[in-house]
Amino acid sequence: MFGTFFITGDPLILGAQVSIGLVSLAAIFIVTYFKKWKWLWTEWITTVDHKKIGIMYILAAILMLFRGGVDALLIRTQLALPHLEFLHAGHYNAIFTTHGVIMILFMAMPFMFGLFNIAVPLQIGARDVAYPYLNSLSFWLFFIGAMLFNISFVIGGSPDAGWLAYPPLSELSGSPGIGQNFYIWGIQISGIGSLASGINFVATILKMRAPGMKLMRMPMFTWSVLASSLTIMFAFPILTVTMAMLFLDRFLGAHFFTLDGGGNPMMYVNLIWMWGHPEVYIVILPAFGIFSDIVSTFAKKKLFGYKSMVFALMSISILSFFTWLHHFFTMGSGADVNAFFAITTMVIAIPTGVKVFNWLFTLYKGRINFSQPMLWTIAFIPCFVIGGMTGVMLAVAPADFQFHNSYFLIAHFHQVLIGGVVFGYFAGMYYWWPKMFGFKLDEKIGKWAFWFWNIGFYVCFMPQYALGLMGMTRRFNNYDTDLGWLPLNIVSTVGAFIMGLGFLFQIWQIVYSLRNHKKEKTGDAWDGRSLEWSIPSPAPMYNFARLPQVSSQDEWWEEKERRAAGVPVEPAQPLEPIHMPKNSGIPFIASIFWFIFGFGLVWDWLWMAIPGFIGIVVTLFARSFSFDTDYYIPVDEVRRSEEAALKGAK
Ligand code: HEM
Ligand SMILES: [Cu+2]
Repeated sequence: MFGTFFITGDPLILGAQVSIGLVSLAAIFIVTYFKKWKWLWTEWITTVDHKKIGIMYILAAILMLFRGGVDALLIRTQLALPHLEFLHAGHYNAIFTTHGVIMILFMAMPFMFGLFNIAVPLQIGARDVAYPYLNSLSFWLFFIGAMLFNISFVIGGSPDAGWLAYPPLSELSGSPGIGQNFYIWGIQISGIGSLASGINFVATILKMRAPGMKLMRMPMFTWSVLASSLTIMFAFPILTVTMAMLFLDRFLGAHFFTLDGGGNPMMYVNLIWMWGHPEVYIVILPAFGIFSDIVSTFAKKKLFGYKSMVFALMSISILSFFTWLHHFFTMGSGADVNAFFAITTMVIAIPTGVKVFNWLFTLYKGRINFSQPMLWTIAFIPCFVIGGMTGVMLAVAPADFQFHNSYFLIAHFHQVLIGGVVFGYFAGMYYWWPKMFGFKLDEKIGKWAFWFWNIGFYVCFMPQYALGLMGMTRRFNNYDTDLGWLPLNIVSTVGAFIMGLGFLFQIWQIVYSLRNHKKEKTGDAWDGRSLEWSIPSPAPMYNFARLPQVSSQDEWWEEKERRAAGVPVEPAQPLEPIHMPKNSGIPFIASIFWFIFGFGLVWDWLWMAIPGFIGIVVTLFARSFSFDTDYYIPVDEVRRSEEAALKGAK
């Protein structure tokens, strides 16, 4: 039973095993030495505070960006030269699979939820999300799912059937090892967390807005979160069902997706992309929201075309459900079907174009301040436009027969994912960092990181468009010298390492800024426009001592204008005790049981899965029957903390 448990014999993996062991020991030692266990438990693990949950999400995302990035560099190293003996074929398959899954599901998704958590309640003038307990459960399910997926590297073996695990390759016949089981359960568990987060943010935005904040007064980021969360609500159940069906195929010998017994692998491909295409919009829509908020803040102008922006966000979210087949035009479903999906895909370019023009018009004649959030936004616009245009090229169904599964596609989707999603989330991180921690990240080191990422990006991915047209296909670890692909591949690999430098500079920037920074005392680091900038940084745990009264778009900006014009301010309402949710250890404990359950099923160990399942049910009951879940912060305490913040601001 334990014969295949630990992966042995590969120096790369042995190194990983040793370093994971050492890092874990070091972490335990440090926490024990500084007596931080209690702090870790009460302040972080059991927290239901959206601001802390947001920080934990972003920390996890940066960790996963590192893992996914190392995978990317390994891939690019193997491809630098023809016939390199660095990663043999099986290992290469595993690495591009884990790279894709980790980047999308365990890097982009948590980064996104982190920013949702940090900004949305503050932007709408709320004290927390609608369901703080569920929010904590979502985080821990994501985290445990990600860890279950990640340990496959050192225990049992990594999945290697591509990031979307098409059958028959992902069936028991194609992948008899257990890597595919890790894939199913890692995604399944974290996916339940994501679905719950989507529901949570829809409820939060619809029900928790401060008095007077009508829908059409919401900041654009909040709108984009609503669009993205609604998309999650309708898309993630498809993923859950698809993974469950694949599991039944592998575990019970069902044959949903096997040709023998009347199943059909193409059904899987359709289902997974019915989730997969909306998924790419789930991660890009919030980036659009971030750029909108940043553009208006840093140009010191009202966002151009607010209504058209809302319309564009919402229509993209709906259209995203009707384009999935463009991922397999080559399936052979015929000209009519292909034409339908080609047109729906191209139609998405229209609202997207609307947005780009809105950003440009907002910037036009603005007094632009080129701090870090704005820099990343400026870099995003041309990058995303080119990436979008190559996307329209791919949408031309007959032409896609040439582009399909070539490096042209790889270049296209990295251009929108890195230039759009990653740059967008970086912009958001730099923008809200002062709100999270009370100081800005160092500008100078940040500029180095910015230029390395940007130059590296073009050096890495532009050659790949050409390589794709020259016939280089994806998911190959080897090519012949006489194909003429050598020079461009070397260039591309150099570019990847330049981006790696960018990442290192960001880590240095964070470490440096933690030690050397000026406290940002006003709470309004960028002369902002929305409500999160009206309260101290970092926000007090109850966010708003008094719930704000909203009377316009850009409420905080308008209020500053009113103050400057000497409009008399209304006398403040008296403080009232603030109703808050209590911390809970149950989400963390429940997630541990999910891990036991998932790990048991991965190995076909029912003796482990069944107790895990019982544990999950018991924690559900434990929560249902715990009634001591909230408390009030007394007025005195609120007053003291407000006065301290005011003193800090002077
Ligand atoms: C940081 C720089 C990055 C580099 C250098 C890089 C490089 C690569 C390469 C060379 C491949 C193709 C492997 C092959 O087909 O043989 C690949 C695949 C992929 N990448 Fe990246 N990547 C990067 C970042 C990202 C990011 C940020 C995302 C998503 C947010 C992402 C998502 C994917 C996906 C989904 C695949 C497809 C995997 C598959 O074929 O199953 N990558 N990457
Ligand atoms: Cu798509």
